[in-house]
Amino acid sequence: MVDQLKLEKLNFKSQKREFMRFLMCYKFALEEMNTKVDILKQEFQYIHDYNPIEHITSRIKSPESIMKKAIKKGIPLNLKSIKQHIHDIAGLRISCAFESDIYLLRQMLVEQSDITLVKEKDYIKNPKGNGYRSLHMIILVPINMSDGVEHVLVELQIRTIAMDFWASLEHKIYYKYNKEIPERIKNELADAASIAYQLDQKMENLHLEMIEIKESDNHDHDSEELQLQNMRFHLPMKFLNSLLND
Ligand code: 0O2
Repeated sequence: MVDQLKLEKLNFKSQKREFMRFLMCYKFALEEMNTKVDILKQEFQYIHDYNPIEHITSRIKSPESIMKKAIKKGIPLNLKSIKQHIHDIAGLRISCAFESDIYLLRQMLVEQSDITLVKEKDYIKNPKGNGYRSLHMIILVPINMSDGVEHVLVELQIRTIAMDFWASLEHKIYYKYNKEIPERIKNELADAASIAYQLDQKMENLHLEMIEIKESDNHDHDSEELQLQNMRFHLPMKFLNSLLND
């Protein structure tokens, strides 16, 4: 009896370690993605002089939610099948100011040689019936572990601030009413989604106008100065010319 208990304890310990390693791969994949997005953000800021990314959040699904989803999907409760069938264990959500930035960012990410786009749902071009808009992607990210490369799935949701504002509230209401939202509130949410859409359109137009103004301004004010974050360098024109005429 004592031996049996000891054995169970040992078993639990090794299964816990295995599950921990399983979750760690998703954590590393998120860290990898956060770094990639941060690099793009800094480069974009430098080249275009504005920041396309307003906000990034990431999360790992809790063991309880993984289990609930596995049961709901009717898949076997083992790591291999969970890895294969549950695609949102690691989730990254990015909010952009403008709709066009969503697609710019998408392009910059899927063009990276180590990212594989597995699945994509464009709820911006094809909004859901309730008004939900967002770009969803499932991507595969390689992670270098001590015993080889693990390919890990990450769910990426990219949307504007207005889309995100709407989705967060709708999500709260959905669970508050236990997934049965009253008709009146459904209609109010649909109205709010349409206002959020109009706001996105207006902001996009203003943004395009600003880009045009900035471009004509830049032609007038090209200086011999280089700024890299908070560092400023003098850039001799002669040196720059020789670099570019190489
Ligand atoms: P939660 O509670 O946010 O985790 P999947 O079930 O993930 O295998 P599915 O349902 O085809 O596949 O994925 P989809 O449509 O890409 O949706 C994935 C996630 O997008 C959802 O996760 C939500 O977070 C979000 N989402 C999708 N539709 C809506 C919506 O109508 N309103 C809001 N607020 N969010 C939405 P979960 O796991 O369904 O839910």
